[in-house]
Amino acid sequence: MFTLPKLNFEYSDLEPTIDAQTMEIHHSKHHQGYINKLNAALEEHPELLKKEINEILLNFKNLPDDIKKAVRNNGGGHSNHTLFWSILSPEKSEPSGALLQAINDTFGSFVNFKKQFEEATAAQFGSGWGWLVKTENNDLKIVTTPNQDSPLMDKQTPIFGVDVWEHAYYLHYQNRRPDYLTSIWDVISWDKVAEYYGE
Ligand code: MN3
Repeated sequence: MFTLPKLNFEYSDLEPTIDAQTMEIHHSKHHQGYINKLNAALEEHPELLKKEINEILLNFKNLPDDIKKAVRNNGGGHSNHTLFWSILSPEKSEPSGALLQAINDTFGSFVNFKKQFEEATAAQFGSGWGWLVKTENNDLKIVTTPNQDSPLMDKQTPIFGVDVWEHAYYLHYQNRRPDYLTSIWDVISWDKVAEYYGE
C-alpha cells in the first residue's frame, strides 16, 4: 500500500510563499486523495502495490489497460507531489556545483533558467506541472505536463517540479499564477534537486 509521506517542515513554514492553509489542504487532502484512489485501483494487482511508484510510472506502457487511467492520474499525483514536497524548504538556496554548471550550459544562466521555466509553466493551459527534467541523454530540459502526467511516463527523470493546479496557489494568489511562480524560488532546496540530478 502507498502512504502519505511526512513533510520535512510545518505547514506554516513556507509562508508567505505558500500559506499554511494551502499546504495543509494540499498535503492532507489532495495528496492523500490520490493515494487512496491509487491503492483502491491496485487492489486487484497486489504485485504492483509492492513496487515503487516511480518504477510503475517508468513502465506505464506495459500496465494492464484496466488500471492505466487510474495510475496515470493517481499514481502520477502521488509521485509528483512526493517530489514537490521533498524539494520545498523554508531555507532559500541556489544551485551550485555540477548542477549549476549544467544549468548554465543549457540555459545560459540560473536567471535565464528561472525566466524560461516561469514562462513555460505559466503558459501550461489548465491544471498541470512545470518540470526541469533529465532526459535519457542526460540533458536538462524544461517541460510541462497536463493534469498529473509524470515525465517518467516519457522516460524523463524529473529533478525539479512545480504544481500549477489552482489548488496549489489559489487561496493566496487567486488567478495570479505568474506571481506564484516568481515567488516559488524562495522555498526551493537546491541541495535536494542536486541529489535528484545525481551529483
Ligand atoms: Mn497538487
